[in-house]
Amino acid sequence: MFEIIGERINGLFHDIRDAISNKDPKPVHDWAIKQAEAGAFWLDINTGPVAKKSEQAEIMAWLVKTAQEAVDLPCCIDTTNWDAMEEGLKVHKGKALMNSTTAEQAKMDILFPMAANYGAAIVGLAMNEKGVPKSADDRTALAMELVANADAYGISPVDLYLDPLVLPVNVAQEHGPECLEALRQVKLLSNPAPKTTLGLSNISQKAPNRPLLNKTFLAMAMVCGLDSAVMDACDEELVDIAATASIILNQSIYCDSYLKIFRQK
Ligand code: THG
Repeated sequence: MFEIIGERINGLFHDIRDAISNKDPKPVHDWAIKQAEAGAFWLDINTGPVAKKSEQAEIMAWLVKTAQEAVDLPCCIDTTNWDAMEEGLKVHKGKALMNSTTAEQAKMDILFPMAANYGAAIVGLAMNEKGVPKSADDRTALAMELVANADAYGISPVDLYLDPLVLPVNVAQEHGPECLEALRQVKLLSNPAPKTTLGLSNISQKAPNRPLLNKTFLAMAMVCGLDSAVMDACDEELVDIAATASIILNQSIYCDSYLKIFRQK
Protein backbone atom coordinates (compact mmCIF):
# COMPACT_ATOMS: atom_id res chain seq x y z
CA MET A 1 0.00 0.00 0.00
CA PHE A 2 1.24 3.48 -0.85
CA GLU A 3 2.35 5.29 2.32
CA ILE A 4 1.67 9.00 2.63
CA ILE A 5 4.13 10.78 4.91
CA GLY A 6 2.35 14.00 5.94
CA GLU A 7 4.83 16.88 5.57
CA ARG A 8 3.04 19.56 7.56
CA ILE A 9 4.66 19.34 11.04
CA ASN A 10 7.78 21.15 9.90
CA GLY A 11 9.32 24.33 11.32
CA LEU A 12 9.52 25.61 7.72
CA PHE A 13 5.84 26.48 8.15
CA HIS A 14 5.23 29.61 10.20
CA ASP A 15 2.46 28.19 12.39
CA ILE A 16 4.69 25.28 13.45
CA ARG A 17 7.66 27.62 13.98
CA ASP A 18 5.46 29.73 16.29
CA ALA A 19 4.11 26.63 18.07
CA ILE A 20 7.71 25.58 18.78
CA SER A 21 8.74 28.95 20.17
CA ASN A 22 5.61 29.26 22.33
CA LYS A 23 5.55 25.54 23.29
CA ASP A 24 1.94 25.62 22.12
CA PRO A 25 0.75 22.05 21.42
CA LYS A 26 -2.44 23.06 19.59
CA PRO A 27 -1.13 23.58 16.03
CA VAL A 28 0.81 20.30 16.29
CA HIS A 29 -2.27 18.43 17.53
CA ASP A 30 -4.45 20.03 14.85
CA TRP A 31 -2.09 19.15 11.99
CA ALA A 32 -1.58 15.62 13.32
CA ILE A 33 -5.34 15.03 13.34
CA LYS A 34 -5.93 16.73 9.99
CA GLN A 35 -3.23 14.69 8.26
CA ALA A 36 -4.37 11.43 9.91
CA GLU A 37 -7.92 12.04 8.70
CA ALA A 38 -6.63 12.83 5.22
CA GLY A 39 -4.97 9.40 4.98
CA ALA A 40 -1.42 9.93 6.24
CA PHE A 41 0.41 6.73 7.20
CA TRP A 42 3.37 8.53 8.84
CA LEU A 43 3.76 12.07 10.20
CA ASP A 44 6.97 13.76 9.10
CA ILE A 45 8.39 15.72 12.05
CA ASN A 46 11.01 18.38 11.28
CA THR A 47 12.10 21.16 13.64
CA GLY A 48 12.85 23.42 10.65
CA PRO A 49 15.92 25.48 9.90
CA VAL A 50 15.44 28.16 12.54
CA ALA A 51 15.95 26.00 15.61
CA LYS A 52 19.43 26.30 17.13
CA LYS A 53 21.37 23.08 16.87
CA SER A 54 21.69 22.79 20.66
CA GLU A 55 17.90 23.02 21.04
CA GLN A 56 16.91 20.67 18.22
CA ALA A 57 17.00 17.47 20.29
CA GLU A 58 14.63 18.83 22.91
CA ILE A 59 12.32 20.35 20.28
CA MET A 60 12.23 17.10 18.30
CA ALA A 61 11.28 15.12 21.41
CA TRP A 62 8.53 17.64 22.19
CA LEU A 63 7.16 17.56 18.63
CA VAL A 64 7.10 13.74 18.51
CA LYS A 65 5.42 13.45 21.91
CA THR A 66 2.93 16.19 21.09
CA ALA A 67 1.99 14.71 17.69
CA GLN A 68 1.50 11.24 19.16
CA GLU A 69 -0.73 12.63 21.95
CA ALA A 70 -3.26 13.53 19.27
CA VAL A 71 -3.15 10.53 16.93
CA ASP A 72 -2.16 6.93 16.79
CA LEU A 73 0.31 7.32 13.90
CA PRO A 74 4.04 6.63 13.71
CA CYS A 75 6.44 9.49 12.97
CA CYS A 76 9.01 10.02 10.28
CA ILE A 77 11.73 11.79 12.27
CA ASP A 78 13.19 14.26 9.79
CA THR A 79 16.54 15.69 10.92
CA THR A 80 20.23 15.71 10.01
CA ASN A 81 21.10 16.06 13.72
CA TRP A 82 21.93 12.66 15.29
CA ASP A 83 21.15 13.80 18.81
CA ALA A 84 17.74 15.09 17.73
CA MET A 85 17.13 11.80 15.88
CA GLU A 86 17.89 9.75 18.96
CA GLU A 87 15.88 11.95 21.35
CA GLY A 88 12.91 11.64 18.97
CA LEU A 89 13.32 7.85 18.89
CA LYS A 90 13.49 7.65 22.69
CA VAL A 91 10.02 9.15 23.16
CA HIS A 92 8.43 7.62 20.04
CA LYS A 93 5.65 5.05 20.40
CA GLY A 94 5.70 2.21 17.87
CA LYS A 95 7.97 1.76 14.86
CA ALA A 96 9.49 5.06 13.70
CA LEU A 97 10.89 5.99 10.29
CA MET A 98 14.25 7.75 10.59
CA ASN A 99 14.66 10.43 7.91
CA SER A 100 17.50 10.06 7.01
CA THR A 101 21.01 8.83 6.35
CA THR A 102 23.01 9.58 3.21
CA ALA A 103 25.45 7.14 1.58
CA GLU A 104 28.32 8.75 3.53
CA GLN A 105 30.07 5.98 5.45
CA ALA A 106 30.38 7.94 8.71
CA LYS A 107 26.61 8.62 8.74
CA MET A 108 25.66 5.05 7.83
CA ASP A 109 27.93 3.76 10.61
CA ILE A 110 25.96 5.79 13.18
CA LEU A 111 22.42 5.76 11.81
CA PHE A 112 21.99 2.12 10.70
CA PRO A 113 22.99 0.79 14.17
CA MET A 114 20.64 3.38 15.69
CA ALA A 115 17.81 2.06 13.48
CA ALA A 116 18.62 -1.53 14.49
CA ASN A 117 18.77 -0.56 18.16
CA TYR A 118 15.36 1.16 18.16
CA GLY A 119 13.70 -1.22 15.68
CA ALA A 120 13.09 1.70 13.32
CA ALA A 121 12.83 1.87 9.53
CA ILE A 122 15.16 4.36 7.84
CA VAL A 123 15.30 6.56 4.73
CA GLY A 124 18.53 6.41 2.70
CA LEU A 125 19.23 9.41 0.48
CA ALA A 126 21.05 8.88 -2.82
CA MET A 127 23.72 11.45 -2.04
CA ASN A 128 27.16 11.57 -0.43
CA GLU A 129 29.80 14.17 0.45
CA LYS A 130 29.85 15.24 -3.22
CA GLY A 131 26.13 16.04 -3.20
CA VAL A 132 23.31 14.64 -5.34
CA PRO A 133 24.57 12.97 -8.53
CA LYS A 134 22.89 13.91 -11.76
CA SER A 135 22.58 10.59 -13.57
CA ALA A 136 20.20 7.78 -12.67
CA ASP A 137 23.11 5.32 -12.71
CA ASP A 138 25.10 7.34 -10.18
CA ARG A 139 22.04 7.69 -7.91
CA THR A 140 21.54 3.92 -8.15
CA ALA A 141 25.20 3.27 -7.31
CA LEU A 142 24.76 5.23 -4.06
CA ALA A 143 21.52 3.38 -3.39
CA MET A 144 23.42 0.13 -3.76
CA GLU A 145 25.87 1.24 -1.07
CA LEU A 146 22.92 2.03 1.18
CA VAL A 147 21.40 -1.42 0.58
CA ALA A 148 24.72 -3.20 1.28
CA ASN A 149 25.41 -1.23 4.46
CA ALA A 150 21.86 -1.61 5.75
CA ASP A 151 22.16 -5.35 5.22
CA ALA A 152 25.50 -5.44 7.08
CA TYR A 153 23.80 -3.78 10.06
CA GLY A 154 20.87 -6.21 9.95
CA ILE A 155 18.30 -3.79 8.49
CA SER A 156 15.82 -5.58 6.21
CA PRO A 157 15.30 -4.05 2.73
CA VAL A 158 11.61 -3.59 3.57
CA ASP A 159 12.69 -1.22 6.36
CA LEU A 160 14.96 0.74 4.02
CA TYR A 161 13.26 3.58 2.15
CA LEU A 162 15.53 4.67 -0.71
CA ASP A 163 15.10 8.29 -1.78
CA PRO A 164 16.63 9.13 -5.19
CA LEU A 165 16.08 12.83 -4.34
CA VAL A 166 13.92 15.09 -6.44
CA LEU A 167 15.12 18.67 -6.97
CA PRO A 168 13.07 21.74 -7.94
CA VAL A 169 12.11 21.62 -11.62
CA ASN A 170 12.68 25.37 -12.03
CA VAL A 171 16.42 25.10 -11.29
CA ALA A 172 17.27 21.43 -11.88
CA GLN A 173 15.00 20.36 -14.71
CA GLU A 174 17.45 17.79 -16.09
CA HIS A 175 17.27 15.84 -12.79
CA GLY A 176 13.58 14.92 -13.25
CA PRO A 177 13.90 11.98 -15.65
CA GLU A 178 17.08 10.77 -13.90
CA CYS A 179 15.27 10.65 -10.57
CA LEU A 180 12.40 8.69 -12.14
CA GLU A 181 14.77 6.23 -13.81
CA ALA A 182 16.64 5.77 -10.50
CA LEU A 183 13.33 4.80 -8.88
CA ARG A 184 12.92 2.01 -11.44
CA GLN A 185 16.48 0.80 -10.94
CA VAL A 186 16.56 0.79 -7.13
CA LYS A 187 13.50 -1.47 -6.94
CA LEU A 188 15.69 -4.14 -8.60
CA LEU A 189 18.59 -3.92 -6.12
CA SER A 190 17.51 -6.63 -3.72
CA ASN A 191 14.94 -9.33 -3.10
CA PRO A 192 12.77 -8.44 -1.27
CA ALA A 193 13.02 -5.02 -2.90
CA PRO A 194 13.84 -1.96 -0.84
CA LYS A 195 11.06 0.58 -0.40
CA THR A 196 11.23 3.97 -2.11
CA THR A 197 10.32 7.49 -1.08
CA LEU A 198 10.66 11.12 -2.21
CA GLY A 199 10.12 14.62 -0.84
CA LEU A 200 7.42 15.27 -3.42
CA SER A 201 6.97 19.02 -2.79
CA ASN A 202 10.64 19.63 -3.61
CA ILE A 203 9.72 19.38 -7.32
CA SER A 204 7.64 22.56 -7.18
CA GLN A 205 9.58 24.80 -4.80
CA LYS A 206 9.53 28.43 -5.97
CA ALA A 207 7.57 27.51 -9.11
CA PRO A 208 4.03 28.57 -10.04
CA ASN A 209 1.31 25.89 -10.25
CA ARG A 210 2.79 23.97 -7.34
CA PRO A 211 -0.13 21.58 -6.80
CA LEU A 212 -0.17 20.69 -10.50
CA LEU A 213 3.55 19.91 -10.53
CA ASN A 214 3.23 17.81 -7.36
CA LYS A 215 0.28 15.85 -8.75
CA THR A 216 1.80 15.15 -12.13
CA PHE A 217 5.09 14.07 -10.60
CA LEU A 218 3.38 11.80 -8.07
CA ALA A 219 1.56 9.83 -10.79
CA MET A 220 4.74 9.55 -12.87
CA ALA A 221 6.84 8.45 -9.88
CA MET A 222 4.31 5.83 -8.81
CA VAL A 223 4.55 4.17 -12.22
CA CYS A 224 8.31 4.00 -11.68
CA GLY A 225 7.97 2.27 -8.29
CA LEU A 226 7.41 4.98 -5.70
CA ASP A 227 6.09 3.36 -2.48
CA SER A 228 5.77 6.43 -0.26
CA ALA A 229 6.30 10.19 -0.28
CA VAL A 230 6.73 13.08 2.13
CA MET A 231 3.86 15.13 0.72
CA ASP A 232 0.92 17.43 1.33
CA ALA A 233 -1.63 14.98 2.77
CA CYS A 234 -4.20 17.77 2.94
CA ASP A 235 -4.29 18.26 -0.85
CA GLU A 236 -7.34 16.07 -1.45
CA GLU A 237 -6.81 15.74 -5.18
CA LEU A 238 -3.21 14.72 -4.61
CA VAL A 239 -4.33 11.95 -2.23
CA ASP A 240 -7.03 10.94 -4.75
CA ILE A 241 -4.29 10.59 -7.36
CA ALA A 242 -2.24 8.36 -5.04
CA ALA A 243 -5.32 6.19 -4.45
CA THR A 244 -6.21 6.05 -8.13
CA ALA A 245 -2.67 5.30 -9.27
CA SER A 246 -2.45 2.43 -6.79
CA ILE A 247 -5.67 1.01 -8.20
CA ILE A 248 -4.48 1.32 -11.81
CA LEU A 249 -1.13 -0.24 -10.84
CA ASN A 250 -3.06 -3.15 -9.27
CA GLN A 251 -1.55 -2.49 -5.83
CA SER A 252 -4.90 -2.64 -4.08
CA ILE A 253 -8.14 -4.42 -4.95
CA TYR A 254 -10.62 -2.36 -6.93
CA CYS A 255 -13.96 -1.46 -5.41
CA ASP A 256 -16.26 1.45 -6.26
CA SER A 257 -15.41 3.18 -2.98
CA TYR A 258 -11.64 2.87 -3.40
CA LEU A 259 -11.02 6.59 -2.72
CA LYS A 260 -12.62 6.24 0.70
CA ILE A 261 -10.98 2.87 1.44
CA PHE A 262 -7.53 4.30 0.63
CA ARG A 263 -7.88 6.89 3.43
CA GLN A 264 -8.90 4.28 6.00
CA LYS A 265 -5.63 2.31 5.93
N1 THG B 1 13.43 13.67 1.09
C1 THG B 1 13.21 13.22 2.34
N2 THG B 1 12.72 14.02 3.32
C2 THG B 1 12.46 15.31 3.06
C3 THG B 1 12.67 15.83 1.78
C4 THG B 1 13.20 14.97 0.77
N3 THG B 1 11.98 16.12 4.05
C5 THG B 1 11.90 17.55 3.84
C6 THG B 1 11.48 17.85 2.43
N4 THG B 1 12.35 17.14 1.51
C7 THG B 1 10.04 17.44 2.24
N5 THG B 1 9.15 18.29 2.99
C8 THG B 1 8.78 19.54 2.51
C9 THG B 1 8.05 20.37 3.33
C10 THG B 1 7.65 21.62 2.90
C11 THG B 1 8.00 22.04 1.63
C12 THG B 1 8.72 21.21 0.79
C13 THG B 1 9.11 19.96 1.23
C14 THG B 1 7.63 23.39 1.14
N6 THG B 1 7.46 24.39 2.02
C15 THG B 1 7.17 25.77 1.68
C16 THG B 1 8.17 26.32 0.68
O1 THG B 1 9.37 26.05 0.83
O2 THG B 1 7.75 27.04 -0.22
C17 THG B 1 7.37 26.67 2.88
C18 THG B 1 6.31 26.64 3.90
C19 THG B 1 5.28 27.71 3.76
O3 THG B 1 4.44 27.63 2.83
O4 THG B 1 5.31 28.59 4.62
O5 THG B 1 7.55 23.60 -0.04
O6 THG B 1 13.43 15.34 -0.38
N7 THG B 1 13.46 11.94 2.60
